[in-house]
Amino acid sequence: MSDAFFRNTTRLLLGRAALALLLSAVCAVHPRLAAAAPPAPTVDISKFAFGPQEITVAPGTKIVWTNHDETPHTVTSQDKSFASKGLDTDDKFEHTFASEGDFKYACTLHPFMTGVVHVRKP
Ligand SMILES: [Cu+2]
Repeated sequence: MSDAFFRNTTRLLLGRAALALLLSAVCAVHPRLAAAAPPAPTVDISKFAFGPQEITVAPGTKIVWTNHDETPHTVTSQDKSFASKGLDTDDKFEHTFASEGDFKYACTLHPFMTGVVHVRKP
């Protein structure tokens, strides 16, 4: 009787230990998988300029713009395929480029601020 109780308790504890081990293994691997994804290319808006002014990416790439100026700016494509709202300091705008092409863009508030995204298959 107490032998069976001991065996059952041991089995239960081993089962729980195995589950806990499995969960911790999954948790340990998961952040590494997330970190392995390539970071989105970034364009900095600073001192009334886009940097880099020209960037080349593969189709399906997301680009993130960040306004570092104290002045609002926009990221507005010439062909109107993408357009940000007015970006305040530290605001971000992102756009994923699905197909190949040359996408010229500018800040609508300061039209001398221009940039271009080249989307090419690698
Ligand atoms: Cu601007």
